[in-house]
Amino acid sequence: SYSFCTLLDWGETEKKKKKMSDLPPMRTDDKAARMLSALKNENKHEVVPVWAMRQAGRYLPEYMKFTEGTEFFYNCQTPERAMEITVQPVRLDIDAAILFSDILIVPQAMGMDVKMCPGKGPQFTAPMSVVGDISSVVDPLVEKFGEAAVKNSSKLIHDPSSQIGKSLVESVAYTKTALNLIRKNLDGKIPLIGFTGAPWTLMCYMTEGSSKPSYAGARRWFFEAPEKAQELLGLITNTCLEVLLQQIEAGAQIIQLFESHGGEITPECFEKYELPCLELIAKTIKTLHPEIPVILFARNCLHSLEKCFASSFDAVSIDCNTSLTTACTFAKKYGKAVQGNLDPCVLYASPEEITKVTHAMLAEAASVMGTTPSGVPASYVANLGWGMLPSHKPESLQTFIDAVHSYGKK
Ligand code: 1CP
Repeated sequence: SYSFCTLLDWGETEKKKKKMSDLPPMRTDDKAARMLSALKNENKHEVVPVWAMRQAGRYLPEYMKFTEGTEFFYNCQTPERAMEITVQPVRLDIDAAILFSDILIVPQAMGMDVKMCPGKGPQFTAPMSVVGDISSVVDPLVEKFGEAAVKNSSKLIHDPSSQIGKSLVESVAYTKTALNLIRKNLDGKIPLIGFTGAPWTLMCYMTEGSSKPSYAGARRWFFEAPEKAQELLGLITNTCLEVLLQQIEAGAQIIQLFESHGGEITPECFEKYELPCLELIAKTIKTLHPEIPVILFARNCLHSLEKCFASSFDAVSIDCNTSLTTACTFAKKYGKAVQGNLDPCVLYASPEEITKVTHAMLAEAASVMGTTPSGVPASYVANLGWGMLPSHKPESLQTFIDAVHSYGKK
């Protein structure tokens, strides 16, 4: 009694499986396995996994050379170039690669025009600068997809057949090609991370139009136009979710959400407006792809840290103003993993000092999380508390990575 529809779905699933199996399988050595082992609480790894936020970027001379005279988004949108930049830091012995792209491709998929201006950062041509007015984004979408589909897409449900997210992300399908190429280049030696921004952090840029010191212009939406804020966050959530599912289908093996402006929202607003968005994203990914770990970079989210750990994410990545012991205590309580949180400025110290501070951080993690059978901190991934800075030296990142890898070895 198979319906035609079931057979069609089955055919689609088989096609997808076949496409995935064209990608090189993960190797089985400790280096290839340690990130997933730590994030999934398996803790079979012998060496602490480590990578660095913004590990591909301006501190690398080869990035400067390769991107000279080119536009930032041109590099994101050209799969061969995105691949090349993504794998540049592999020479530093990192344990995961992260797709070279940006959180701002989600507003672009929603129809907004964003440019990256050297020295200034992102600049939106037409941000939603009137509080509560989302018509500049919504009207063109209604025109194209109809009122009902757009309304459905702002609800915190996942129903691709009645929502527009799946159609919107076709405009950023270049990331699929990039992810495929990167997986082939990495050849199963280390896993590949896909990402988007978290909805609130994206709302900050979409309403303010550029980097701002406090995002008060975005925050006031919750008090002046709460329903419109919710509608906008819903639309962003739907788009992020489809971007992430598209990335997973194309070969991303770990997902990270960047809540970079988590410090600019009150705990009350975070719980009421943002947490349900984050939860829908994490829960849907965990339901459709239980094997894919999902990490939340909860920058300056000490105000809501326990709620982050209690949510459906597998791991929370913390910044350097958040106590590692506090984060590890919550991680233990909820059976989650922790990532972080070396101050990027430690990388300006001498190699001896970088090693000393790194080893102290790992010892602190181990003291709360306990250790794997080989004696390294359990369910823990070493990282910086925020991204690499253009004035960092690659050798300093190398020292940090080597210090993480040498921890616990006699
Ligand atoms: O000229 C250049 O090369 C631009 C610098 C740059 C780079 C290298 C930008 C501009 N984005 C990126 C790449 C990038 N961005 C990655 C690639 C992979 C890697 O980490 O190696 C990732 C994951 C991001 C994510 C991103 N973009 C975030 C979240 C992480 C974070 O740093 O908090 C944010 C907030 C952005 C927005 C953004 N992109 C770029 C700038 C200058 C900004 C604004 C930052 C701000 O408002 O403070």
